[in-house]
Amino acid sequence: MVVVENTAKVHNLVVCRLCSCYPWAVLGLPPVWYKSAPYRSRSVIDPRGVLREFGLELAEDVEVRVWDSTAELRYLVLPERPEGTEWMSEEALGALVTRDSMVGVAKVSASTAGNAA
Ligand SMILES: [Co+2]
Repeated sequence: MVVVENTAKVHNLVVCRLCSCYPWAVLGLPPVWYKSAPYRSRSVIDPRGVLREFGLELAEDVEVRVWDSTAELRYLVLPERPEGTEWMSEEALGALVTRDSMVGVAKVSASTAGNAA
């Protein structure tokens, strides 16, 4: 398992083009869209377009890296720490992390902090 880190300048997206390899040991069963043919093919060709459909618009200067999983090698995204969370404990930060953010189709938002507390 390889963990790839999102930063202010790099956004990572995980896909399995061939089938639907997924870090299920960590994330459980994959969502239906992850296994869908459009996600698997378009993530590689047009990652920004796919992310836009998930409601994630990335700035032009952000580099998008797409990681193609295989049976031997699975990827997991370490989401970028949201602004305004400097005061939060590791446990509280962990509660913000969603499945989608670890596949790379979403960012972690501090706005859910109230729910997590
Ligand atoms: Co696969």
